[in-house]
Amino acid sequence: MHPRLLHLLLPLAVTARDVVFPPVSGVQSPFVTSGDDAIAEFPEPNAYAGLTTFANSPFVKCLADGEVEKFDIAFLGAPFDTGVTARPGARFGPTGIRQGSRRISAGEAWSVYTGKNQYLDWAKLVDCGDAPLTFLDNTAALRQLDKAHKVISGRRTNSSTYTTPRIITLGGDHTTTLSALRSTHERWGQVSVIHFDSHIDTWDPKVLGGGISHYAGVNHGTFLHIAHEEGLISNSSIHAGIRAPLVRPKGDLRNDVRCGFEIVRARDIDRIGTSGVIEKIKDRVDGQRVYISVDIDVLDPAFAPGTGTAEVGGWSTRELLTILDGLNGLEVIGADVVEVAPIYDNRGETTVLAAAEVVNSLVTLMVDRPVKT
Ligand SMILES: *[C@@H]1O[C@H](CO)[C@@H](O)[C@H](O)[C@H]1NC(C)=O
Ligand SMILES: *[C@@H]1O[C@H](CO)[C@@H](O)[C@H](O)[C@H]1NC(C)=O
Ligand SMILES: [Mn+2]
Repeated sequence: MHPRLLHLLLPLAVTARDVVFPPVSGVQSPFVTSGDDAIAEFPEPNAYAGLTTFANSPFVKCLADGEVEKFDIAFLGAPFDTGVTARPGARFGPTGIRQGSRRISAGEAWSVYTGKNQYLDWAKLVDCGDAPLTFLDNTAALRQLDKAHKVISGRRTNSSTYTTPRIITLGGDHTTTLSALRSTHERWGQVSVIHFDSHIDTWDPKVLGGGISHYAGVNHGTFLHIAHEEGLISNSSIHAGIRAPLVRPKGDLRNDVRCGFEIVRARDIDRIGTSGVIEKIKDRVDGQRVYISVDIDVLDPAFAPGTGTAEVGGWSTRELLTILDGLNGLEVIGADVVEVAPIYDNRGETTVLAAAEVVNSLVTLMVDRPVKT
């Protein structure tokens, strides 16, 4: 810049300009107090301050050596998206979901539907940040994620009654659910999976990925097949929201049953409504502990464009939230929201807001029904 121009601008830059509101009709606004210090006090809580964690929960370095702060439910990011068969980008999902949750904070989270506040209940909720995963080797990354789950689920809880911390994973592509299920199996034994998705994800690795290599067979469309083969899930699991086409006319569905699943298709909701869907799910998993996995592509792309393998004709955000809240009472021992790829989201942040609200519902289910180890 020309030195003379700089000289002209300087006085503007150094003059602090306080905005002073004059009294209106003789009424002094209660927000404008006489001392400057009062105006400058930090409001508590503040949803937009500090670094971004899920729902402004405290950040705990859950993977550090030695003892860490105790917690009952942990949010864990899994920035992994090299197991996808369509558009990548879900490695930024954890960041996106946290961004979508900025306006959620403990002091202002009273539900108009239940009158309860899951953030000010018995459970201590913390955000563990993201698991450090290599982005160059899927096998190694999944091993790292297995370990992160193992360490975090082995931490001490704040509650003395419910002694195994539960984890809500922020994905990441759907392959990441495999690590979570390995961990829940170790802590809780076999569980029923309630799988919200437009895709069945039980594809035989020989079918999806073409059987090129063992490495290629472990991906976001085969992880439930692998979870079944590893004996992690029970034969009373269920998909909800399915609508994506199959690779084989009959074989995929036969294999799906073999893997332990029943199917609620997306359009079934037109006939049986949200309460019908809730009933089907509850009947299926009756008496079992459950893991809830939500692929955000269960929603119609109108409600969740920010995802890798979008399928039209899906559920609305309200329908999904009603169904999730309707699962109240089930023993949820782990959960995730996956396939959130913020780069395809819109400027209204439709997808990440929906994903954050889904996590919010999962938190409610977990807090409402504590589970003994
Ligand atoms: C942690 O446990 C203590 C002692 O039982 C309890 O007073 C406190 O409310 C718990 N903290 C949270 C955040 O729940
Ligand atoms: C699971 O149950 C279905 C029927 O619901 C049955 O066809 C299938 O063989 C069972 N699988 C296993 C592994 O028991
Ligand atoms: Mn999917």
